Amino acid sequence: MNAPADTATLSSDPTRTLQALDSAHYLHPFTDHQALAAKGARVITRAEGIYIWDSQGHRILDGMSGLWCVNAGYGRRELADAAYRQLLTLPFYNTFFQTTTEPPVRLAARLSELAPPVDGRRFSHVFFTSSGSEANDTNVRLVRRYWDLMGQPQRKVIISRWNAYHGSTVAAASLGGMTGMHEQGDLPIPGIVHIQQPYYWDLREPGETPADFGRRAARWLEEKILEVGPDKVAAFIAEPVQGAGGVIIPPETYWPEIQRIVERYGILLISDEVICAFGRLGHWFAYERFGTKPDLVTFAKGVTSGYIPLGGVLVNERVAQVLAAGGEFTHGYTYSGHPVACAVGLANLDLMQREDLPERVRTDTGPYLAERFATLADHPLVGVTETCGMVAGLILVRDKATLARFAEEWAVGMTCRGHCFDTGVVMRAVGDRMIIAPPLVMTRADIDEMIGLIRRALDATLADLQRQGKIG
Ligand code: PXG
Repeated sequence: MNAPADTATLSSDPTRTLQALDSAHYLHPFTDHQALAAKGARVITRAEGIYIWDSQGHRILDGMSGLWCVNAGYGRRELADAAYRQLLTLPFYNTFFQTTTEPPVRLAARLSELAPPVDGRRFSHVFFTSSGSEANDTNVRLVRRYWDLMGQPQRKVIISRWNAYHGSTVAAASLGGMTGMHEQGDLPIPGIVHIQQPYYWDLREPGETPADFGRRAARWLEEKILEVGPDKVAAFIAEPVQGAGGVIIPPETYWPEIQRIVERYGILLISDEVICAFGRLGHWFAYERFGTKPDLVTFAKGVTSGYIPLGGVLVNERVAQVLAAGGEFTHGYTYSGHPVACAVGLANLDLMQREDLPERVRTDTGPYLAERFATLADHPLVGVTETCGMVAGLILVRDKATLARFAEEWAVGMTCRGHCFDTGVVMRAVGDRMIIAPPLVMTRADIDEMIGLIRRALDATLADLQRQGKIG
């Protein structure tokens, strides 16, 4: 980090002023501050529809919906109005100590109605938080409480997957499988273990089909349960499609086999749908897409289209009844059920229902994105393209025929990401995977524009790599 900015020497250029203050005072999430200070942060100043603008006036198509969250697109007046009205009526009151307020109650009822029952059992209850991380922390406590109340307090172990992202608090980062995060915090905490992710392109055996790989990858869960001891395992947590890990879409055989295994050993299934819910995969909830029967569903991001922080856990009645009968569950946050956040959540669900966004993704824009994204596969740098609803990923390769990958230290993904910004489209780089999760309000014409921009960015990346002699 730089020394504190001396206001007397700050430039008259507002961008430079903000960059100087930023580097002097602002600790960014997941950022190498020295590298950032050397070039200065890009300042984003406004947004409308599917575009963001920076302080230099560049318009950039936001292929990442902010951070996987602005499902309804930017500039939706009704969400701002809902917040404003609630701020004037009741900006805050807590739901501790036998009180309640209207927005969280209505939102809980609404979510309970939206979430399809599993085996005839509803997601009868909702616990609200302000983020996905807090929601997954809640899951750790909730699962342990559940098994205590069930008279099986020895069931403490939660199984997760490498490369999963479940948040950044101590418990959520432990649930996650990001080794870089574990290294910096003596994580995971005890009681959390990991299995491999279902990433076909990295973990397949020679000649193995995706279907066979999917079943084999699911059985890693069974092997881990047997290793830990079936009576000690409390739950399995997973993202239906791994998001931050690089849009890892499992083969269709994976989830049915996982479901069979969690049922066989009677362990709870936590579906972390912070990214995948609210239309992202063409359904209100992603467990509908994969036919799993979770006991707990983590949500955040898309519930308010990211306009205001809100997260939570949908609790199936099987678990909710046990908790309710068990007396006080000593857990909660000041902002659990924040009335303004929940009012925005309600307005966002109204909007998404009115525009039928999940259905549109399922039947129209999702299949169209799949078709158009797949056309990128003819690019010399692109080895594989994959899509699911409104998420997609491609692998940058050195050799298309053999799918030979680039050396990790070349960070080709980051190079490509830079060219995307310069071309006018936001993509996220995860190693050599370039991924998108665009706003669900995109039209077919928007998708065409986005694919055109991505192709231009790939061309610029190729030219760059050729110049550097990294590719023939
Ligand atoms: N679960 C999942 C599946 C997530 O994707 C969280 C939990 C945590 O949510 P909060 O609201 O506490 O951030 C997430 C968040 C990235 C990136 O770089 C992804 C997330 C957050 C920040 C960066 O792709 N996902």
